[in-house]
Amino acid sequence: MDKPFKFSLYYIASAPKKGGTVFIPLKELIEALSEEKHQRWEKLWMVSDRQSRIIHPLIYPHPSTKKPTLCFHLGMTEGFCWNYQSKDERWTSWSETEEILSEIHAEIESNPNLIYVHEWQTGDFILSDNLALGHEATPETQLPVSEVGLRVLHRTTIRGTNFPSK
Ligand SMILES: O=C(O)CCC(=O)C(=O)O
Ligand SMILES: [Fe+2]
Repeated sequence: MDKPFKFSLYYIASAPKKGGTVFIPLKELIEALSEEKHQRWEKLWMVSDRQSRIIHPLIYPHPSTKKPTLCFHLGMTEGFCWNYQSKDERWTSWSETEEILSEIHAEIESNPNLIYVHEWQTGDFILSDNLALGHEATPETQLPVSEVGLRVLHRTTIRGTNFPSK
């Protein structure tokens, strides 16, 4: 996606007994990185579509706050590029791509103090700044209806206007 969604709106029409959604603030996640990891992540670009050359820096300024934020998608990333458009440019193999995605996920998991898990009640509505907050469904969202009841979550997104760049 060339311009990531600005906002996400969630409305749960039917909440299951368990099956929350995780939210994590990305500026704070960057601030929690070790100096070494921060420097490495600054050199990474994420490739969401190689053919249409949609490539964004992993770390870039949030268009409204200008504070550093992250552009990543744990499920839909074709690859990464180190030092994009410099003489040291290098594209990752699939195994290296998987390693980097795991590293990002591990970084999230190692900051439980930053994580907010929303446990839904029917009728809840959330409006989130999608560029400032990462989100992920918890594994419990995959439990069968027979065990936890029906889960119907409506999500609407507000089109982004910013092409992330350094
Ligand atoms: O099902 C959830 O809790 C999260 C859904 C989600 O990731 C999305 O709508 O983008
Ligand atoms: Fe999502």
